[in-house]
Amino acid sequence: MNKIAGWIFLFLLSTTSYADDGYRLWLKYDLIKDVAKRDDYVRSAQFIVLNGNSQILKSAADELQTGLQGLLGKSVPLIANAGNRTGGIVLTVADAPNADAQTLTSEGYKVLPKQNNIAIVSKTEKGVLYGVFALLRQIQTGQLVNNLSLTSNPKIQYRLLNHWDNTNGTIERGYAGESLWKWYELPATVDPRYRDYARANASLGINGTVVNNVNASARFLTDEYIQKVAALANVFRAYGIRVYLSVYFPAPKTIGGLKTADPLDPEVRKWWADKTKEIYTVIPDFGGFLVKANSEGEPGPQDYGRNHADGANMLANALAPYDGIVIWRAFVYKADSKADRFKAAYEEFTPLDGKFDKKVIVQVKNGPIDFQPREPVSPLFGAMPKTPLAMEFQITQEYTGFATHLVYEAPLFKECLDTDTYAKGKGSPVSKVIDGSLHGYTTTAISGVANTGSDRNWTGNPMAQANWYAFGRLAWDHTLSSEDIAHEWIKMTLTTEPKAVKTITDLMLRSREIYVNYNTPIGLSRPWSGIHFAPEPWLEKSSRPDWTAIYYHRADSIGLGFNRTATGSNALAQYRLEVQQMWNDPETCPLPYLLWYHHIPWIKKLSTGRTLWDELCTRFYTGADSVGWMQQQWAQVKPAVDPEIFADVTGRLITQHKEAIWWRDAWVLYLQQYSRQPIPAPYKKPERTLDDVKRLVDIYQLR
Ligand code: BDP
Repeated sequence: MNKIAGWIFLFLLSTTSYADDGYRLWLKYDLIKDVAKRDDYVRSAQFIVLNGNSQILKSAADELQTGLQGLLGKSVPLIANAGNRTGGIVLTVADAPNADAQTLTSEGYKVLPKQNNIAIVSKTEKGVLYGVFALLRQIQTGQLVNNLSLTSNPKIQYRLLNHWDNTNGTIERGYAGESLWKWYELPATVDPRYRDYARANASLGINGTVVNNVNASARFLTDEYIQKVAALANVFRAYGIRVYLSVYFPAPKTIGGLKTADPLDPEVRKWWADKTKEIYTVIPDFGGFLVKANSEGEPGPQDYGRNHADGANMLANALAPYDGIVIWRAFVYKADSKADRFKAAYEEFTPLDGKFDKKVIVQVKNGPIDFQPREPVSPLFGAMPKTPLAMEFQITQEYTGFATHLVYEAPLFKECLDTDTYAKGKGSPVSKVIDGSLHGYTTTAISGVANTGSDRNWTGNPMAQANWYAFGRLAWDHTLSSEDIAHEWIKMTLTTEPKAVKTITDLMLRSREIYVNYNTPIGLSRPWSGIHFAPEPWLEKSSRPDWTAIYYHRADSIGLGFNRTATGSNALAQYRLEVQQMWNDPETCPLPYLLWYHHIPWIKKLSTGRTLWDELCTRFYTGADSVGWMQQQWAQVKPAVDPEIFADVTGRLITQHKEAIWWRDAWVLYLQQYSRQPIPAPYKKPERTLDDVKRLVDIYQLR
């Protein structure tokens, strides 16, 4: 009997079609249902010729075969030479004199028709790999490939993910499970998932990964961990991805046995040089070091009376014999209750402009404070003409609702990249600072703090995959629009049904503004305690004044907002004059930034015709209500989306709606104590009291 039941079970297992668990990300390669279109693609994909034999080229051919097999339901053979045959795909690494390669930079590619074949050409193997992914993307998104002619060069050289992962498997600000890296098993056991991680990144053109937390453990520099990291590097190399390490600045003391970590001390310098050599011996294509120093209690060169340039240049010196870089973070601020934390990075770094070694890039967070749902751009982007600056975006949703809130981040990234710094007059957007074109930097970089984890679908919320995708696409080409990126991602990941694509695109494009509205509208910022989840505007005690909420919003009986004009902290003076002029006057300062720079009376009429208080309430209420709209939109796409993913997102939106109302209530009930104004019609007074909301937060924090 048991045996029969077993057979029946096995039979059922073999006939059941499984729902999509999100593991395949945007590389699903499901069979194209439209037969006419499929036939068309099949005609162009009769065979693949691989002109070359390297590891990366093999990955490219392998991906092409896997992709075409899935999309066309046809196995496409690899052949040695096209001869007179036509209708195939020819992958070629072309040297410089080759006419096809002429307009390409080293990792760029062309996909073009050639002798009735599709040629994928690049000066490097990596470029060929990126070209393959571009061709597959073209097919996945339903575009024609006959006569296709694509030329694409990455605008930024180092396109990196930063993982904030620890040796014990936890992830700082991670919301999708544990670390992907199984440190305890490495280097002997190499999880096949590492390869899929590399494929996903390569499909976007991401070419480097910092595998550990910026709050770094010195353990990563021990022989034990270097071997583990090398095992990861061995997998990633075949996909053109180099590994980098975050380093603990005092490591020469903690693991090296030295008495100091002073960057000018000869023994310390030698220690780093030896350590770097040791790393390159096992990881010959090691990318370099990422450093958080003298920041949030992390030690650094200032502990020895030195400055950031001394520290960074010492590491650059250790890397001198190799093709590696130092990425030195500018996320610094001191615990000084009188200072405005907004100003700290500018004050510490601008005096060092031009003093960094050519191997050093200074990595700046998009905003001056810390990855808020909306920040103005960091003034540093307009103030370091002699130092290559890297952008640091946060993909993981530390301040944007963890894994329950659907927030599509491309509009946030674009808003920053498109902001004009006026560093060289009008037309000096942040994008041109970081891509090197404005100041002629030869080394350029962009980093995204990863949102990946061990969850089967990688990002917890399936919709958060779009943020990883959007970061990668913008790192390659910051001129792409948020909308185009959303279209691509949806078609590759969720559905190609046109109406559903449109509905999901609308939902995604509006999601960030909706979040800002119920979380930090009109330029409010940082209302959280340690876990950075639910707003706690009442928060007035912390180990540092600038970790409280009241420090930022400055609510009082007169009004709300942080005065950063000349009558306040004068942080605005850190921007170019033209930028100051845009934001200096509360009458003309755009509403999204108003409370970042001005303390505005509750009863002041804004450009919308409403008073500050009424405008705030309008934003909080419409923000929370709009999550209801998001739910309705999502409900409409049910027939077009995989049931498992549909149900998952539906559930998260229910939670998001509940939390949005809670967060709205937290803010309006708290602020009402100061504004002493009623909630304007047609909005209804919250059903709970401020104490109820505070209790809710307290309980949440207990988790
Ligand atoms: C903050 C995070 C903290 C990070 C820090 C950083 O809350 O966990 O260590 O940034 O970027 O946003 O160094």
